[in-house]
Amino acid sequence: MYYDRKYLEIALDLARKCSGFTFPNPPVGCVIVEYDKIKKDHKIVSYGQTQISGRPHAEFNAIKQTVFKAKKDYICYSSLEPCCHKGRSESCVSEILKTPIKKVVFSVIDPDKRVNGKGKEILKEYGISVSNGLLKKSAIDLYSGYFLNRIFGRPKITLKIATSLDGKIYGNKNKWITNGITRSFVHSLRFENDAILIGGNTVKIDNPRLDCRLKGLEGFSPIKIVISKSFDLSKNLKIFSINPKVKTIVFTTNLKKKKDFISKKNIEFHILNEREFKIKNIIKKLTSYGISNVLVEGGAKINSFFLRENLVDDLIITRGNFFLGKDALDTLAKIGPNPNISKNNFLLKKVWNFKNDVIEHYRNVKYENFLKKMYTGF
Ligand code: AOF
Ligand code: ZN
Repeated sequence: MYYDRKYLEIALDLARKCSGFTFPNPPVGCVIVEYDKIKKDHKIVSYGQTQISGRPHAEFNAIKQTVFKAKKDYICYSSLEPCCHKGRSESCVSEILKTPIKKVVFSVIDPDKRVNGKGKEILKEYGISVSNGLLKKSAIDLYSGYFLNRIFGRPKITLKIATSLDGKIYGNKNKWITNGITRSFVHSLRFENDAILIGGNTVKIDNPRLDCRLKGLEGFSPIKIVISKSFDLSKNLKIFSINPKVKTIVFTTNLKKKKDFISKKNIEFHILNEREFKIKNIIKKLTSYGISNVLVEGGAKINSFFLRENLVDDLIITRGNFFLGKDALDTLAKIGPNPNISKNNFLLKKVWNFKNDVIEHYRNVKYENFLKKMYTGF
């Protein structure tokens, strides 16, 4: 049992290390341990991680690198239940069954409909000893967005707001409020998240790139999501022209505008009618792209829409060390007659600083309770 914990912890560490690289698949880590029954000796003989873009899977990679010896036993440790569906290649369960592995230890059941306990059952049917549930809390923290996507059909939402000391944002110019280190931290958030969401107004005023500019990780920039009813935006704005390999998804009611962007192959339009144009509908749609983690860097209006619907799971405030004064904007905007954001109830999880900037991480009580429920399931 002690060794199970130790090896599974290593599998989870491997999974955390490939987080951000594996979209649309969850990051999984796997360790193969060789066991000598007579000497009661065991050691790691190989390991694997989910690869870029999600395939090959972690177990496949670990198995491929293992030289299985007669007279030895083998145990497979995986952060997530091994899959049993034939996807872009064989399932991990069938790969395991081709080897002399006798025992499989994984942390949590994979809630994907194609797996969801079936991987475990098949392994058991073939006489493999299987156990799960160890280090569940760490695994659920790692896979929370993925679980929300697969179980509730919505991604995990992180709202990031950069404010001045007096809690204000710039209204009409794209100037830095926070320092370079804080901005690098925000770029690491962009890397970790599958998608980044912004409102049309902010696209127009700030003309942001919205990509990840940590050196070497530019290719892992998040999918860009633009929400704009009127969508009176030029196709020459940076968000539509820089880094064309990264997909941009537009939600709008403006059907006519779509044809201006016909040459832009990386931009997908969702034309909604007035009734459909609701934040809740929009984020539900994102799950069909496999998006599990969304970073909202939205502007005052978008911030207000998300908070009005109580949709923010994690809130990150990055606060610079100067005042913007009365000419600056509030972090929230007026968005109709009933902007009831009082139902949002946040817990302060962590506060830290980068030089003179202060970073605050809050968590929605609703989301905290969801995690607690998860810790007792799976
Ligand atoms: C594993 N090991 O490393 C990962 C798994 O699109 P496919 O065919 O690659 O399948 C994606 C699904 O595979 C994903 O939704 C999840 O159920 C599982 N992810 N499973 O055994 C891995 N990344
Ligand atoms: Zn697999």
